[in-house]
Amino acid sequence: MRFNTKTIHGNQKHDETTGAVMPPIFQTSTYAQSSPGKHKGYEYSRTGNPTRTALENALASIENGNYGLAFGSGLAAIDAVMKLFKPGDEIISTNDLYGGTFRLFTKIFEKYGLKFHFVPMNNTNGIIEKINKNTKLIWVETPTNPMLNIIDIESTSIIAKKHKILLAVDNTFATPYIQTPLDLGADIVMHSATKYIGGHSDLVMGALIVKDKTLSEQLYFIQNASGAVCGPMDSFLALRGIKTLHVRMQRHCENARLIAAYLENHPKVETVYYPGLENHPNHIIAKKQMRDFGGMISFTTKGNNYDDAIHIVENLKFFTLAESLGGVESLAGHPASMTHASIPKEEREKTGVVASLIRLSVGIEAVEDLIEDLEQAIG
Ligand code: P1T
Repeated sequence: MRFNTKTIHGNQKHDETTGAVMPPIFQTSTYAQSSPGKHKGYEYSRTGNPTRTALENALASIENGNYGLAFGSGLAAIDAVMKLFKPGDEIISTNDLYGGTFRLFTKIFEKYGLKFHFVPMNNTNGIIEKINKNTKLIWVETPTNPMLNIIDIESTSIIAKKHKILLAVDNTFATPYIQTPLDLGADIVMHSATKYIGGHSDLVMGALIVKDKTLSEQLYFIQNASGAVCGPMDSFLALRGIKTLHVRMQRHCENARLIAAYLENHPKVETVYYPGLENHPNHIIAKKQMRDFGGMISFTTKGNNYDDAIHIVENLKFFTLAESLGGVESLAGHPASMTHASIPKEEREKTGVVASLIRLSVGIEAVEDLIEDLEQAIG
């Protein structure tokens, strides 16, 4: 089955009791039992809910995995991965990543004895240097948020396998329309399903997808034992989002490509970060592992002036100034003061999150309107 069919049919079936074509929203916390322990497969909605099951199966299909798990947020999904480990275990992570992930690692899990190494992953040397007998996981976000660096998943997975370390990939920015990390050797794919999977900025959700049965059982145990599940209504919305993922992504990519080209030629723009540009430092890896280049663009303005950046984001009309990304509508953000404010300034600036950096989540509106909007705001 091809990807565009999987989004609509992959691991999805009509409701067996009524024939409902769309999965019913099982808005229930519990399920009747005929005798203690005798039930129809569901006993309590933290443990399992049929609408969530429908979503989890669809997630497994689109990521070419065998098992999907849905959580109450992207961070809740990452939190579940971290609970696979014990004090003293070490994790090597991308140094340029979503600020909330950095905060979860350093402010929560370091307290419980996990040790994190944040390294640039433009080449694998940085990773190899940090590997020791306690290393249990390599955490990769690619493209990275917000600098749009591309990390070679396949090369990283070869190192991980050699040292018997798990490899997890945050696939939020790319989505399985663009790349399927499990096919490239990753063990765990993670999503902030709040973004492109949901696609309409109307829910907060996370997901994990794996191939391995034992790993799925460990994660399922944590999902149930820690309890950060998503509700049936949000599961339904995310499943509906998946059905149009391919058409939305196609337009996100088309629009972003044109906007990146426009920004590149703008006299007031200093640097454009978009993996589809030939001058992007990781363009060759991007071409190798991605089927397209996505809808996210970051750029800086000449002079790296904070006020110029704020003037632009305040004056955009179709790009709403807001956190988040991946919805049908265009959004703009100022990472240094918004999504990445939880990363210390020196750390942040080392990765390129400077005062004039603006991040665009290019929506699926008419691209001409989006370019005119940028034109009037940048001036
Ligand atoms: O917000 P939540 O659903 O908990 O997902 C966290 C998360 C994880 N990984 C990546 C790559 C992300 O971008 C996010 C959330 N990011 C934003 C809210 C943002 O505006 O960048």
